[in-house]
Amino acid sequence: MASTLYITDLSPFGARVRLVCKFTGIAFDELTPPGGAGSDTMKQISPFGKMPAISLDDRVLVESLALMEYVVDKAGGSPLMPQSPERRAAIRGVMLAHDHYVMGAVWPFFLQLRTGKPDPAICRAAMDAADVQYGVLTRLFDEGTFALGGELSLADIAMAPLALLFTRMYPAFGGTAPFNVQPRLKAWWSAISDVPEIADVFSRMDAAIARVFGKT
Ligand SMILES: N[C@@H](CCC(=O)N[C@@H](CS)C(=O)NCC(=O)O)C(=O)O
Repeated sequence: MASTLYITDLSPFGARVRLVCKFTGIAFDELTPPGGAGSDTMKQISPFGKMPAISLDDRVLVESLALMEYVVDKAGGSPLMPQSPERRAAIRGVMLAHDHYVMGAVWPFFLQLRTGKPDPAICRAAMDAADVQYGVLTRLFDEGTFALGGELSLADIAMAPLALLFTRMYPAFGGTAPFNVQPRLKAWWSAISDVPEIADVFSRMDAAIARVFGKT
């Protein structure tokens, strides 16, 4: 079955899928969304036009959190998503809470970036709101370095690329990313940054951030 992953190096949501592929050894043909993410052409491939998306012969698969689990399933399982129902539910809970509450809070910042002339006050307010939600999210974390204890999981991989983007972008708007401030997030950031697969995907994202936004 043909399968194509629509992705760019800049996309933090795409980086989630790329990371799970790296850890599991699953590979897809990769393409940049034709006409760009959100274009009418991309909407012919995937209704909302967003990346990442995986196009199969008979359907398109969307939403990075679902795609991460799809890649794990294709690999026949992975320690990133252990078998215990409680741990699986805990991992999914952190991933979904991150996207609902942290991403929900920071969304106005992304919308401002899209305008090409971001309003610094709106950006700062979104960053402050996201910092609060990050603080709440860490209350779901276990003791230990990674989000859910000593083992890397899909929860860490879901959070990592967004954390990288924020760490690079916050200073451009006079902010300091919470990963440099809040102790639990600082410990988490240091642990995930040392994982070679994550460091490798981060360097691809960093090169893309520098290309698109210049030196942040
Ligand atoms: N909830 C989606 C978000 C994906 C998303 O927003 N992707 C961005 C690129 S990083 C995109 O395609 N933007 C184009 C648009 O919103 O039109 C996911 O997790 O896959």
